[in-house]
Amino acid sequence: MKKLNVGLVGAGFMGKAHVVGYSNMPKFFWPAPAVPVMKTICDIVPEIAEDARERFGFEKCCTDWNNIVNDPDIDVVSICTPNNAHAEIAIAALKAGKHVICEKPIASKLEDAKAMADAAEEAAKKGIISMNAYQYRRVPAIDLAKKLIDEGSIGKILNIRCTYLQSWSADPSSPLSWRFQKEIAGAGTLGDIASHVIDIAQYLAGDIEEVTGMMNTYIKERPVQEGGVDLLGTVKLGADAEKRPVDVDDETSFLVRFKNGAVGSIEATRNAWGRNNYITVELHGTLGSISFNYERLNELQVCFANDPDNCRGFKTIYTGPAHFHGEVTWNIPGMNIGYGELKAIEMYEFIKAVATGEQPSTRFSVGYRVERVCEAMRESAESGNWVKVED
Ligand code: SOE
Repeated sequence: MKKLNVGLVGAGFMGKAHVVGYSNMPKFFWPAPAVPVMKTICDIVPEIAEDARERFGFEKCCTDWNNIVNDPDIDVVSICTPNNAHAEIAIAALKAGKHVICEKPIASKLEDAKAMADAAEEAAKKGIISMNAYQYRRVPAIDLAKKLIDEGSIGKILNIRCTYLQSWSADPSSPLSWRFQKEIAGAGTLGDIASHVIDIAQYLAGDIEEVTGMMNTYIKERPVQEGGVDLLGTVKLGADAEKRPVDVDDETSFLVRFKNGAVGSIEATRNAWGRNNYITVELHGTLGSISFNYERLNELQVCFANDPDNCRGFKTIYTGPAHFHGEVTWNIPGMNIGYGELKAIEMYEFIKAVATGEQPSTRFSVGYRVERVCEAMRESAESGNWVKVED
């Protein structure tokens, strides 16, 4: 069986998610397109790097990503760092002939996203793969929605309404991690979570053409946390802690118009008490409707106009062996998958792309388009106008 040596940069929450994906992928997808080998893990904090090496089963660890990019033994690179580091690492890795999977948003600045997409297209000429980790479009229920749409089962799409609501930053004593600093993150909810539903909306309904909306920051300063490690609201700091300003959005709300004439809305916040990973997508077409909620990710609700009047309504389809990748995960309906299996599905798509040389559906140019939608949203929030997405 072919093996691929993995170099992973950034040993935090997303680093763990990538390791879970790589390690479990061949357990589900067998024979695997290739087997990932945990070669080198990098984190700028030496103790975190060493701890992650031991915990995740890597052969080596380092504190400088150049060691990974310049290592001829490394085949694929996972980028799980804060957003402002993506471009430099990804471009260097692609130039060194490594296949790259990079966390979202693709970058913290539009010009970096463009440079990454250009570098990826250049590298693609030599068979190098790029991928952005927009994993939620790979939820089997979302893939089923895509199939139903493509088959025409709900007719012409009229409206798509998406939300991504979380609660982890609703408490003002949650510290000022890098996710609240524009210089590092580029944006708040817009890049961090709205980008996921922008990706899903474009996957299902096609390119967004123009947007109008607003962005709000509710908690204007937060307690400073030593080291700035992102703890996603699991730590609270006392009232006496030094505070510094938040310069990114807590909430984004937009109306969108698609190139194909459909309209819709996109809302995201990390300040919604009671909503945890509440990604919802509701589509209305001329022949039916589709509704999805990630907090019940094994379900898709569908309603068909052609059902008899006295039986028409939403019905729930439970995804399982009859659906995407269901035959290789748990093949009894109702056993269900979760975030860990989703990451394994994502790594299957990445490793399959590397093994076959065929770019995945979320290559860097797709992440760059999401970023251009975000840029139009930023401009609209400032001007109050409808803003066209750059083509
Ligand atoms: C924090 O909002 C976060 O970790 C995001 O950065 C991820 O993209 C999302 O999938 C889960 O929440």
